[in-house]
Amino acid sequence: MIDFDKILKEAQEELNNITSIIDLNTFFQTYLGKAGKVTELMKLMKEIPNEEKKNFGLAVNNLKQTISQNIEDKEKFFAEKKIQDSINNTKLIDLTVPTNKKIKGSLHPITIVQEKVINIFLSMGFTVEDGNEIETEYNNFEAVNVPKNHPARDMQDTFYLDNGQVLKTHTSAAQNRIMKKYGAPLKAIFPGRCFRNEELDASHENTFFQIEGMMIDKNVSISNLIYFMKEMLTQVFGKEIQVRLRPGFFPFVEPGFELDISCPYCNGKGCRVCKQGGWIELCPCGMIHPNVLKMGGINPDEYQGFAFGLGFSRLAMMNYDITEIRLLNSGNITALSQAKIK
Ligand code: FA5
Repeated sequence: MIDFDKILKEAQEELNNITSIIDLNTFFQTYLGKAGKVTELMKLMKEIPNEEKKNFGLAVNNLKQTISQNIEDKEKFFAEKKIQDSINNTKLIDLTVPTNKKIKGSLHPITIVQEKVINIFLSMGFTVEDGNEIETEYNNFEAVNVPKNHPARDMQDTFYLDNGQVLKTHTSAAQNRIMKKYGAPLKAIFPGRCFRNEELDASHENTFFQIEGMMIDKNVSISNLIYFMKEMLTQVFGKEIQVRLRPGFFPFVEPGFELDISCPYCNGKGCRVCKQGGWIELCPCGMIHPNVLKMGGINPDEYQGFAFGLGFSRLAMMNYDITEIRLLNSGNITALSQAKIK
């Protein structure tokens, strides 16, 4: 006598312990496959006496259908579990969380404007020279006609080092070395960082940039100075710039001037930047003093030259619409990258 209930109970217990789709396939083969337990029972049908055939048939069919249904349910369970697991394992993305974005660097406004000015002077036949940041007192002062105890030294409050050298207070400190290096004729610019023990405000830093320029040749005059400055500034600002000279005193030039430019923002009409005057003071300059030429090994009776010392930090500020000079040395990437190029 075959106990169908017992077979079903055992099958269902086995099924309950199944945790993978692979084991479920094995279970299917064990019961319903070609040589499965239920299939083998069905094969017995022909040996069953006729009067028992009906009951046997019903019981074995019932067993087959129940096990098939149970396998189908389990399959469905695995399929749903797979979906649920993948949902549970998916990390939720919060689009409002600030990202770990890398801040992209950019060239400093000083570097950009400096490259622009250098390229303009290169195209006009000037060479570009480097200057030291630590200089001898001789190069910084004596060689540009500012002897010891000269009152002009007070105009540049100087950082002295223990060894008697100085932090260069102006790019003019390289004039003597460059004259000795090249002799005359010569056309050179030398950009550089300068240091002064200054009271700080929106337009004064203790560390700032200048660009010095010198042209020495026979028959060089103030007209050459005006031409080169006008040409350079017109290219920097991308529009015609007017310049004017006012007398200014610097021991290393004679005559000396302050060069003003017509305000590039209001075209000379008067605005906040030029303090309504229409002109901006930009660049001290003049004809190189004969003493300075002599100390540089150049005969002043044969050669003349002009020199200028452009306040470069201020030019960069004008170009970028920066109203506070201290931002330039601040390392504040947000502020520096927001500087608007003109
Ligand atoms: C000089 O330094 C002269 N060597 C310039 C010169 C060269 C004159 C050749 C004649 C011939 P001055 O001290 O004025 O000059 O400085 C020149 C420019 O540097 C100023 O017009 C200004 O734009 C800039 N400058 C000076 N001090 C500071 C400072 N503390 N912060 C920012 N810019 C400054």
